[in-house]
Amino acid sequence: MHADPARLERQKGPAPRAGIVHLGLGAFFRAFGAVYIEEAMEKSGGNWGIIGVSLKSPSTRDRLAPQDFVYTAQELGPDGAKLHQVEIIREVLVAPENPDAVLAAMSDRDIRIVSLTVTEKGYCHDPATGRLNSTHPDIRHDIAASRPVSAPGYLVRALQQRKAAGLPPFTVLTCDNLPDNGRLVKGIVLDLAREIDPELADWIMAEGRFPATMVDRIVPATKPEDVDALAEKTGRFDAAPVLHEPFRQWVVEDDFVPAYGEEARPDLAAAGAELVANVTPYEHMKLRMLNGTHSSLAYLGYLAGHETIAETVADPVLATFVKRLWRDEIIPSFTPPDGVDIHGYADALFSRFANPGIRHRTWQIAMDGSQKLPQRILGTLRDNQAAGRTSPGLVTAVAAWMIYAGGTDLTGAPIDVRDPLAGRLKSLSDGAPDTEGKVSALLGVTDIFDAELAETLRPALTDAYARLKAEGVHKTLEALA
Ligand code: CS2
Repeated sequence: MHADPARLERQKGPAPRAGIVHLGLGAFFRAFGAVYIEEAMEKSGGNWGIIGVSLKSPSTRDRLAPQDFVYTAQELGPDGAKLHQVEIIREVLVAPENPDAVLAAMSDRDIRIVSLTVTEKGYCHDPATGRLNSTHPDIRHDIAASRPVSAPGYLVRALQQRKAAGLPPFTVLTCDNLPDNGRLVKGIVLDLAREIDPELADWIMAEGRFPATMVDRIVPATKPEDVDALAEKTGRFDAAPVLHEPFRQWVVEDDFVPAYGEEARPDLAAAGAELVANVTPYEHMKLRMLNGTHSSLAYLGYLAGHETIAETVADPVLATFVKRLWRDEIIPSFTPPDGVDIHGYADALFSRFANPGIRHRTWQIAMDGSQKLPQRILGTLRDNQAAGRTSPGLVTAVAAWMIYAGGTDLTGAPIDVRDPLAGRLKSLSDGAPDTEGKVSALLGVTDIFDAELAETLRPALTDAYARLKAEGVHKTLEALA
């Protein structure tokens, strides 16, 4: 345990005035967006303090409040660690404890941006179509009641209060790994607003802004032993540190609510973010190259008995596999942003995955596969199919996900599957008598697979599933090479 209970203290003076409410105050945002925004303010000024909102649990607030919302960001590079104290958070609200306080913060005239990292499933949409899932229990609740529970519900109800008060809307800045994330969240917000009040939807349509973003930094969950090790090292107890790799990249569509003039956003470029007119090429590159292989390595690595991504790519068979995946199946599927050397990008990604300082569990990345596969892997598969290219590696990754989602690993041990569809996926898999039946049953989940893709994938997927079961991960991947 920590020898000295001394707490962290603010060093940079009083907390800045708030300009942003952030929904979903997890480790990723605290190691990424918060750090950029703080640097932007240090370089160019402005009042962009952040009010964090936890939509579910009080644990982040409970850990941050006693230390005045100050925390340590620990950068873990191959050559050691660097510490940085982050002081941009003003307060943290816990939505279920006091939804009115969250709506009041979001409706304050000083708040010009509401940013979000609520994970894929937090948008309550149908991953295959990108539209609001209006049968989702939280969405049904939020249509009927004015105190919301979902992220889309908070956005719409707060915008409703701002419209009633004669204030301009806030810019909605989504920072989740979703395809065309700005347009997606706009569609979801408009779908929900239309159910509540069509005039509100018209106003949001005319006045609202939903810039797309590409966010990138590897931030594994902080474990209790990380907290202890940091206290040991610094002699100060920080209950809520975050750990991250050195790399970061934030590409933001420069389209913020114009009513705020020059004060519409922090000077993110001063902190190294790229403000561009079109995020799509960056998004394709990142979701397909990084997240697509992250998920592939998570399922195959887990089934091969590897605990972390670094361990997985230290396994020569999986290292060869991922390099082949980039070269033969992913890079040919999209046009990289102008000026990017995509093979160099792949090499850099390999080093990021191999970073021994980052213990990113395969089990953590494997979570919520039903929400991640479409934008990470299925789009690439579809584009390859349309161009007449085969994708044996990606098909094997999807087969590994199917085995994983079935809830039993290759040694017969149970898997703790975390996924909003976990129960349904397991019973579909359990209910089918053989490999063919299991693959067909899972391909029939239209929330994930569209019918046409399912049909064309079926034979190769059945084959890959059977091979993984019969021969294991190594032999299956070796046969691909
Ligand atoms: C990971 C991402 O957990 C996951 O699914 O693939 O969180 C990944 O680490 C980030 O997107 C990196 O920018």
